[in-house]
Amino acid sequence: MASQDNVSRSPPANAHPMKIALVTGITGQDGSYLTEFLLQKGYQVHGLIRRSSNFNTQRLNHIYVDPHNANKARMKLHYADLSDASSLRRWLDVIKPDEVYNLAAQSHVAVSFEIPDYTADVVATGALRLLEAVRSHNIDNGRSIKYYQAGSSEMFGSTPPPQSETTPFHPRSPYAASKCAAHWYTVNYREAYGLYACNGILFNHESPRRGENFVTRKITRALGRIKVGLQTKLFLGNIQASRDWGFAGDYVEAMWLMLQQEKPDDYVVATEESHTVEEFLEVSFKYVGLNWKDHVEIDKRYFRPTEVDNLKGDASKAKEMLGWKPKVGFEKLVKMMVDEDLELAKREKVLVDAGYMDAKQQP
Ligand code: NDP
Ligand code: GDR
Repeated sequence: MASQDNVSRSPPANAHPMKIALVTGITGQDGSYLTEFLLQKGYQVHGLIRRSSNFNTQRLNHIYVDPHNANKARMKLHYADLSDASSLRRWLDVIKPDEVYNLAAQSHVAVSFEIPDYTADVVATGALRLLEAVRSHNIDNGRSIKYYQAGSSEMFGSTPPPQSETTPFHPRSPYAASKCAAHWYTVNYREAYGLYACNGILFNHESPRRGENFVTRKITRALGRIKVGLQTKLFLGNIQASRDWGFAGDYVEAMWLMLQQEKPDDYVVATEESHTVEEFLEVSFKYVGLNWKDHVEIDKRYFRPTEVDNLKGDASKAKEMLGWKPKVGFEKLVKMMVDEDLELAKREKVLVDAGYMDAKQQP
């Protein structure tokens, strides 16, 4: 699916020149929602994808248009990696984007304890490589690309809520410490070189496209399968942790808004409501008429060496300066995810019953 096409800025027949965005992490949850959002705004969207032994574009397949149909294809994919500085600079020179959204990351907190060195290389140094590529591209070409950095509420770590832009960081994982480094690299490139660079400090945001090993999706995926009889148990770690969970589709709009302001700045994006994992279990299981206590077992392997107990954002700056507010609340988010995963489980059940799939296997 990735191409090496040259890039044309020509608009369809009528309008002014199309804006061009470059998105790293386009195959992830946020990358897919941001791409839909930008296409709908009339952008041409270029995504950097990394080489994998399996195709990793499932979240984008519904938007993809064959590049041989070039007039219609406004999303294009190219191979690159945040660990390869040369690939980043090359694609900036070819694509000449107006806006760069750096969403790529080894984004799993627990996994970052297992692969800390790799996590730092991609999350921290990867952001630095991209900032440096943008800075040097701007100078060499007399351009002024705007840059968005995907920051995280994990940076606040053990600092108690409510957390805002002025709350001190106290990271509790290699992932969170790496995001802090990326945050400060971004601030430094803004101050040192006058780059239009923004940090979005986003609290947890979920959707039916959430990776299946993050706790919300792990719950709704298992719940769907329990409901249709494909499994009975769900193993979880610390269910007392509390998170400010929003809907990913709402949060990508805030990313875009940050790059449309007169001056670059940093913003917290959150719902300002916090719920424990246990509350997520309560609401989701009750919605399909089940009791979570009949199915959930606590497994020590899912506990982290250091935990982030309580996150709850104060998004008043984003509300006031960007005019942003979330549209989807906690209960609606839970139900949206359960509905989708119940449908997915029903389709799996058909395959299992027909002998095309093992119940233990997931598509
Ligand atoms: P995902 O894990 O769903 O997506 C991560 C993306 O990064 C994928 O496209 C992945 O590619 C890509 N990627 C991973 N490693 C590399 C690499 N070495 N080079 C290039 N690309 C790479 O994350 P989300 O969409 O949920 O999050 C987007 C960003 O926002 C991340 O930076 C995350 O840390 C941050 N964030 C997320 C929050 C959330 O609640 N979702 C909250 C706050 C911050 P592949 O598909 O091949 O794995
Ligand atoms: P988080 O999300 O660490 O907040 O990072 P995750 O869904 O992984 O964990 C949330 C909380 O649930 C607890 N938990 C479990 N978590 C997982 N994954 N699996 C379990 O079985 C389980 N049981 C309990 C965790 O301990 C934690 O307290 C997400 C990622 O998207 C980051 O990239 C992003 O920066 C932050 O959100 C904001």
